Amino acid sequence: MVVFNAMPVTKFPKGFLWGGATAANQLEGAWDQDGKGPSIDDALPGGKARFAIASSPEFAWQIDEKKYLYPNHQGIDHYHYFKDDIKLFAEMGFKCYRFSIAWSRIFPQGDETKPNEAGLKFYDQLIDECLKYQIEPVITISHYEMPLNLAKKYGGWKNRQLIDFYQRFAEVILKRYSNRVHYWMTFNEINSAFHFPVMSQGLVPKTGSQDFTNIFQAWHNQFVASALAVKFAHQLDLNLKIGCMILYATSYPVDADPSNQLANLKLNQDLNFFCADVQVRGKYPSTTARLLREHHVDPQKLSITEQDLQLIAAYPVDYIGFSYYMSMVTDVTHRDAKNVAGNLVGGVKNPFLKTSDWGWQIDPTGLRIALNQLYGRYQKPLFVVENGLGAIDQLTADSKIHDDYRIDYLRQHIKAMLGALNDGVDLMGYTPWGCIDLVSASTGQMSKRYGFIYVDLNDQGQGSLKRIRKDSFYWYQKVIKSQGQEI
Ligand code: BGP
Repeated sequence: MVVFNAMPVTKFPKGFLWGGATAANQLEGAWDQDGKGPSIDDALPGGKARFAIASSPEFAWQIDEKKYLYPNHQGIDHYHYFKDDIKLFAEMGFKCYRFSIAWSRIFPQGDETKPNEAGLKFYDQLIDECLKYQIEPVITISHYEMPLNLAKKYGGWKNRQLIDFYQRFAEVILKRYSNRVHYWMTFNEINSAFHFPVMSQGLVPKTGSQDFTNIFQAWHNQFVASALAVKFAHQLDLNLKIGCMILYATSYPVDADPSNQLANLKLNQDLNFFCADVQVRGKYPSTTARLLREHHVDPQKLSITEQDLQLIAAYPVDYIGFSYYMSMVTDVTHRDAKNVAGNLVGGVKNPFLKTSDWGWQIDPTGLRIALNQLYGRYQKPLFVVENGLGAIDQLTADSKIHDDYRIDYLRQHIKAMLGALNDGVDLMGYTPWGCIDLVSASTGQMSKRYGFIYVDLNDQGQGSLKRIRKDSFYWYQKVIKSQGQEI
């Protein structure tokens, strides 16, 4: 009996979910239309002040959400342009489209019991428009957005009441759309609270030693909420696939010094694997006690019940969605401490890698390593639901964008995924981030662009909003058509 296939894999499998990804708060606009309430993001400005405000204790949600007309109030006005945008996705040959549902469109304050029908109708239309072109919708239930009221009044995810509010929200949308939507994710980049607890968990930021206790409690509440959503989805329809979504950044020790090796091992356990361990394996990993100790958390102060643990154990996720943009380097011995300015999650420069204009270290091989690490650990299907290059695009006089740098980045990463398929990894799909230009999460600006489609809008929110196909648009169209062979 021949059990193993000796032939190399040269193209992506039939049914592979090629597509693109976005998030409601970064492209929809229409921030107060048809009954939508203000979200956290609607209260954050664009530009340099964004992270400064989001991480200052004074912020404390006293901020006036009516103050910032741009960026999130307007986005790229996808709320009104969604038909044009999906038509362009279809032209590229998308098999799926990952987007999120704005919680504040469905439950404007977050704590009411009756959903906003106008908000639900918007997503009915969006989903139907995808299906018109046989594009499979992939929905992120919560993506860096929650009703501002839940942050202000309840303190965000650290409050257990959020479990009920999320459960209500998740059940309403699952019930409404599950006959048309088969792929779901419970929380975007759930582990990102290590870096930005404001966007990720709606927490009042940095308040000293209590910080990590709050972050951990918030995670626990999110794990329970995620399990409840999985439970409900499977009760509705066993064919629904509901996944987690983590921010993954492959990490290397700076050298063979065992201290750096150990530090890197721990960093992987904490940053990359901790949340996925809970959501995929259904239990807290054995490293949790160390994690708490190192962050000075008194376990007595956490509220975790036996029933919570049973829920988490009974309803693990079906697949692992993750974002991958860059790799990082662990250097606790600081012999070679050259920092990379602006790097999101790791400060030390890797001399073998180039960086993006924002200092993110570009590392396609790191994606192949990530896929192997995750599959080896969990043996569940993987889905690369974000990847891409944030860059400043130049519009030529004849209205073209020659973004060969973006094509090159994506080409290398697709080749790395093919490599991982040859390594035996089970990969469901690929949805590059910001398939149409949208507002950047970290800068709150338009000038950091990821799209195959250019949107005429500047950092002040001025422009015609015209959509223009970039060179990468035509390139990705060929990639999809040839199942990754013409690359
Ligand atoms: C991820 C988020 C996205 C997105 C992306 C790119 O962390 O899930 O929302 O924006 O990063 O980041 P940025 O927009 O900051 O370049």
